[in-house]
Amino acid sequence: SQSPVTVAVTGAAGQIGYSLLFRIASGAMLGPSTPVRLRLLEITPALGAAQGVAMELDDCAFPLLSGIDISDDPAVAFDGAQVALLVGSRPRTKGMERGDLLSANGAIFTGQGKALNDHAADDLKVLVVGNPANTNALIAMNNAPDVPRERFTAMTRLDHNRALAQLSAKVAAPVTDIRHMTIWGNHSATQYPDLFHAEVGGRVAAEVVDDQQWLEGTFIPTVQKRGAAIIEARGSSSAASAASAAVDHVRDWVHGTPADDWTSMAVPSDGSYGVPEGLISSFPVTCADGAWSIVQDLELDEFSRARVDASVAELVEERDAVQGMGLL
Ligand code: NAX
Repeated sequence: SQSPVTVAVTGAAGQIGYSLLFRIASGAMLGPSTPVRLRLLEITPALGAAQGVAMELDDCAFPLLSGIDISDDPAVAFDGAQVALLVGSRPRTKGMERGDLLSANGAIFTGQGKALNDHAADDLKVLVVGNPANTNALIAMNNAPDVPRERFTAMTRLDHNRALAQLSAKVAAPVTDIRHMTIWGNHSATQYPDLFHAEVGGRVAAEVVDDQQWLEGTFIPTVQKRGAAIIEARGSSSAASAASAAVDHVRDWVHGTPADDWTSMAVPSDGSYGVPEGLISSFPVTCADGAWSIVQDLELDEFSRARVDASVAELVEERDAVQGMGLL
């Protein structure tokens, strides 16, 4: 049988962790024939809670789960990691300025980047979920000089899946009829969900919708602000849907995107579509043989161009802020 893949998960005692770990251990992420070894990272005060989650994982008797280790030391938790899901981060609390948020997370992601650099496996793949996800990934990547840059990604798959769901409801077609959805830019309210390249049953989604008012006034803001709407309705932020998106992201990265489709991942830019090189920005990507590549040569009309540019400008601002703090 296959040898286990080592999966490190940070923020393991948090809300997303509570959904994510069970999906990973069940085989939903790496497939039904790949055993997994979990390595959980938490801050010291949450180690007891992480232990409780590990007890529940044990109680599931998952056939694919070959072991669980828990630590509050990134050097231990990332030892031999082949997949690292960086979920834990410092949430924005009342009265906290954006600069405070960036610097609190800067401390976390510089340290975790260095620990990944020194202790993870050679075939490491990193997904950053903790917000601000793109910039946290940028910080980790820049603090892991020995890890190839393309191994660092951030999550916009939840936004992508939200866009699929909104479009599916609008056109009354199943999500399986939709191809080529794209989220461009930052995982934030400036992100641009693009219906001009998406297709429903092989036709351009924007044309199937045929309602610019809905596209601009409903679809785009609904996807951009869905996180806030979930908090409003549920009293806590998206957790199971975020975990599901993380599973989708890693599964497609490892096992490949379907031949007739692409997905959205925030990845280090190579300058494609005018996005400054090295920024972690969301693009349409295909995956094959464990590597992603940015879909090339899509035409962006003026409407799309302006929205991509606005979100990328926000990423540049965040990069400049953390660069100014000496975090890169
Ligand atoms: P929770 O606050 O429930 O859990 C976070 C956990 O991380 C806590 O248990 C905390 O102790 C732990 N933690 C904090 N600092 C840590 C460190 N240095 N090392 C290890 N663990 C650490 O948050 P949850 O709802 O699980 O969300 C986690 C993160 O995902 C947040 O930053 C959130 O903003 C972000 N999200 C990102 C999304 C995306 O699409 N990219 C969507 C969902 C979610 O909002």
